[in-house]
Amino acid sequence: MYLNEATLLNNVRLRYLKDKIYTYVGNILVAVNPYNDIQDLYSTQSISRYRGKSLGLLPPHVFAIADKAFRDMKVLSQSQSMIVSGESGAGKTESTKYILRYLCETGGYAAGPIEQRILDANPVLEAFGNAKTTRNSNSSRFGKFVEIHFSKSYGVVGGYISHYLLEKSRICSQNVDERNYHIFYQLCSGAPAELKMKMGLGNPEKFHVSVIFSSSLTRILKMPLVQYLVNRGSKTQHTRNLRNDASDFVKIDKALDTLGISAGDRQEIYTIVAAVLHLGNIEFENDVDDSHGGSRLTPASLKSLEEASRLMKLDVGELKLGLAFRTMQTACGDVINVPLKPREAASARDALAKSMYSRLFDNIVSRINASIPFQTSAFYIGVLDIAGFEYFPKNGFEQFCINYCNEKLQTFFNERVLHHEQILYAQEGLQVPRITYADNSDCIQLVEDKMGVIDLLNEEGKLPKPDACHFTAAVHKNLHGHFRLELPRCSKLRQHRELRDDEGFIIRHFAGAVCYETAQFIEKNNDALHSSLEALVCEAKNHFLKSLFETVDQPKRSGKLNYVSVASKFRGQLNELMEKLQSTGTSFIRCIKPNGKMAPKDFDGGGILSQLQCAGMGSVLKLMQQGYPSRTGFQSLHEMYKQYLPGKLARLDARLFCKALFKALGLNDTDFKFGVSKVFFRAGKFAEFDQMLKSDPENLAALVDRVKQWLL
Ligand code: AOV
Ligand code: MG
Repeated sequence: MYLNEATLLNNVRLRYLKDKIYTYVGNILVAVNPYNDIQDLYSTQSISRYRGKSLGLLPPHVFAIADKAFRDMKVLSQSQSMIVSGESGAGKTESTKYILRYLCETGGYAAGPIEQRILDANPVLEAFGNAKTTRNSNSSRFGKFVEIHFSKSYGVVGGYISHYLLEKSRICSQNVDERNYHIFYQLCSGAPAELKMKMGLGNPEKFHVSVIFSSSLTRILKMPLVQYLVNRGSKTQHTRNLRNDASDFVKIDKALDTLGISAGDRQEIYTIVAAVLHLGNIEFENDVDDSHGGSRLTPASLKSLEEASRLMKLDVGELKLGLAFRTMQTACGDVINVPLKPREAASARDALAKSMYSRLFDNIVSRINASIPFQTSAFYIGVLDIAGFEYFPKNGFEQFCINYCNEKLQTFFNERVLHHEQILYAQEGLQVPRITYADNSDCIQLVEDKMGVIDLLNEEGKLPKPDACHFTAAVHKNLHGHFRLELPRCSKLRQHRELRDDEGFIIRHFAGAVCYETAQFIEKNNDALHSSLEALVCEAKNHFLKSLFETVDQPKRSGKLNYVSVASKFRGQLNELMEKLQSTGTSFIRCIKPNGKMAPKDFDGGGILSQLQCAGMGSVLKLMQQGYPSRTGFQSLHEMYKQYLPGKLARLDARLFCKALFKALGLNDTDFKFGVSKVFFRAGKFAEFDQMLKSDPENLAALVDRVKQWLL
């Protein structure tokens, strides 16, 4: 009756405590992560119960939304998309899995072969693209849009996965208590001995046991320190709760097999994973014999260099040279080798490892797509599982990209929800003037328009000596005065004032102001390997490795720095995605994380309220307030109140009953509107009406008289 943030929060809380994790706000599904299995919630029987039922007939459920999408596709002959959003650990990926399962089982009976492939893709994507973080022990470190394609007769005919922004920094280092991608641990602990031998991963006799082990995993494996898996400062085991890496390897290997990836091809994939680990163990020190301040390998790293070059099928000397030197072209066109300092060589090594792994991930997604048969499709239902708005004490390039994406989704959300309201009003024959809403298009323009932040970042990256401070200053200079942009030091928020103005910028997003630190922006925005490293991998005799580097857009190979902008690529992908979303019918699922402890039955009201706000629920409620937010069918209103009136009146036809009642109560004509099937109330007016009727029983007789008079 009272529709505002507080009542929404309270409603969600009361329901959550009763294990009713799903709540509708209009057609939007709010889903609170229960952090435990609720009995029968997702059983096959539950799927059958929801099949073909209109929204609202059964309790709110993610299956009901999936069914609505499926029915809308049929009835409206229009493809559909489902946008699942929320912060890390809120339950997006789990919800996505339930939706996919529902859709794959809806089309037919049990999942057919195509459906099964779509479902099988998930564990593989999770092995290579998920990791343990402090927020979620199975956190997806990439976004995805999974399309299930249907024929004219609504059978599943294919599937397609698009992926966005795999987090690359994790490949080389992780925050305390976090892990690298699952596959690294799965391979190390679950691969058969023979495979481990081949990968140089686990022949204990060959490795001496180092005393500086800080990773429990390397201790278990009796391997030397695996740098990319070492989490310095972590006190916890590197095994995740509820997951056994060794047995998961067997499952992943099987899933890859089911996807049609042969044993030989699987081995090629594992070889890249292992090569990345060996690369990570190559360390550099100052070369005392080099007057140019160059670097050389530490003696302990020689073995890792050999293993990496063996797996990459590269000459040991070439790899060493490729990492410790950079090929440059002089002004006269001569090619020279410039020695790198140890820190520079280490970052060249990391760049190579990141590039290899992320290209492997791209390759795996392409193979999954190729393995799902695809006939001509008539419609599709796409499910978007992408991180929601992020705001941490320190925010970098990753947050910048994800928040930019969320701004775009927010515009879309506003338009759709608003549009939906207007359509409903029109269908019900209500004359309601156009409703306005908070417009965030200026924020999107700030980021993506010509000479906006992305363009300025790209310009900087292409300079001979790109510099983060120079870039930041350019942002403030070129976009000075933009409503959405602020200098860190002008910020009212204390922590931002510690940043110099050329070290960051603040963007006022729809969900709140975020201060971005720009130190890593240029490096993280560049997807290209330095030309000398690229030349190196292209010479590798490992054809699979070589193919990973040949298939993507080849930057021109000159002595200059190659530049492939991550942000531009993402901007292109996002615009493509938005076009798809625009052309489909949409459902929204807002996932909510109930607490930071990953514990069941623990409702952190403050945190949840801010998530509801970030999910745009506040603006939806506001938007609804401008129109007629409370609505109910005549029939249900009749049911609700007939007990208060004498039987004779209660027997009236529902619509007439409502009219008579409102008239008798003297409701103001501007506070409600009668539609075709529903009555609509202005914000708060439904509650007043309810109060009037219930709190004044003595006047009931007078009321009945008034109704009779009106009817006469
Ligand atoms: P996310 O996708 O939103 O985070 P997940 O879907 O991975 O979050 O959910 C996190 C964990 O919460 C899961 O591993 C489950 O243990 C639990 N969980 C989520 N939904 C349910 C549910 N409906 N029933 C029972 N348990 C659930 V991230 O990928 O980190 O943004 O990048
Ligand atoms: Mg996820």
